[in-house]
Amino acid sequence: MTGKFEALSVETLPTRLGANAALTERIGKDASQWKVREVGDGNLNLVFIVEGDRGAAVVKQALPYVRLVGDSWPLPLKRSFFEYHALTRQERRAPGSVPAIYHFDEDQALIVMEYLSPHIILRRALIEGRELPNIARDIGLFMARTLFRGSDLSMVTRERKADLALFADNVELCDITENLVFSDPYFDARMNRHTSPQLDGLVAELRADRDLKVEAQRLKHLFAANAETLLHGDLHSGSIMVIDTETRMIDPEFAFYGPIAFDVGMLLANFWMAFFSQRGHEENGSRDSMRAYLLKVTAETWAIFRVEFSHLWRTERTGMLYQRSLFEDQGDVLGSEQALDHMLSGIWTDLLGFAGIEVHRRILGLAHNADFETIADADLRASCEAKALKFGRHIAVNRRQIHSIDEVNNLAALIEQENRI
Ligand code: SR1
Ligand code: MG
Repeated sequence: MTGKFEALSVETLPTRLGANAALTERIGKDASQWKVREVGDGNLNLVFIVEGDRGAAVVKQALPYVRLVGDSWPLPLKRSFFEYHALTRQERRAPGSVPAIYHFDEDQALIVMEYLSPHIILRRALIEGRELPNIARDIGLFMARTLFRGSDLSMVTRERKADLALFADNVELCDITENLVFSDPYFDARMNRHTSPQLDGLVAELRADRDLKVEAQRLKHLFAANAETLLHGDLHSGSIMVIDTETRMIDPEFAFYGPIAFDVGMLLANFWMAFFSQRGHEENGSRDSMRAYLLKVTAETWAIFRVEFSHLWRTERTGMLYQRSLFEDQGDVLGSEQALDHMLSGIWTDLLGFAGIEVHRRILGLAHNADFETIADADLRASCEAKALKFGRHIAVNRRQIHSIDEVNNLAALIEQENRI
């Protein structure tokens, strides 16, 4: 199926893709028997599950506009190209961590991929109070492997520069992040919304906070100017699918070259938001255990990331940065360890900043998350959100003075306890 782009529908998909070998092999040859459902609940794309007598597959198609807003906000189809290329790199660098890709059609901006079942979106699992045993390990490894192996610590620099040029064209999706994450939350941008009137006072206070605004812009500068590695670019709990025994990362359409700390910070922010939202989901019983679990997951994710990143540093540092010829080959292992320490502590400081502003944008900006949005009682929702906002501000503004994840988690626990009866 090539030619001019045309959005698929449940009705047209079997006819239009009925001859596609990637689908017929997996689903069955008789397309008239396929069952098609559209299940996309993200902000941007169409997602179809196609089932037949032989099996199932997912067909994801980009739309020429932002689905959340409508055709008044055009968005190029080429994001599908970046998603496809990011997925192939992630599979190479962290095998088994993303869905298998069966087919890519650039003209139709569609990717045919593995149907993950019975996986569910991690965010939904955390809202339901499910304590998944392996997510810290799986996500920590994914981040360390993709972020290390996509950088000049590992890649042949000519190849990395070519890749950097390829992904540099993902301008419009970067633009979304640059505005929606780093700027819009800090002034009364047109598409912003928040729980009102409950949060009005706090929102005004945050927008008048000069230190916070300056910090957000320093982080934006880092995001835009530090092309360190190929990022997933939108690594939140809605971009991860889980069952107890498996974790897969999906949706890297925001992929581009940026700072290592961005993916890690976004991800941890989503665990901290899940933590602050739990009080809004206690209708069927206390979530004390879930809160403790979520803080443990943040600590373990960061620990696994550090251990794996350090392991790769010691065993796979083949790129042009911190060459072995300057360190190990001179008998200077300590020098290499000192450089590693320096790098990890820089990632730590920056990830706290990215985490803090990710929390803010999900409460003050356009794209909210279901952790808070599904709390029907507006007063209760606002009280959870207010705590998260306060936490986000603290870690973003004071990130250079915070030295351990325990310190951050103690702060989260302390803020969570405030004004509780
Ligand atoms: C207009 S897109 C809003 C958000 O949805 C995506 O998942 C990204 O997080 C983006 O910032
Ligand atoms: Mg997405």
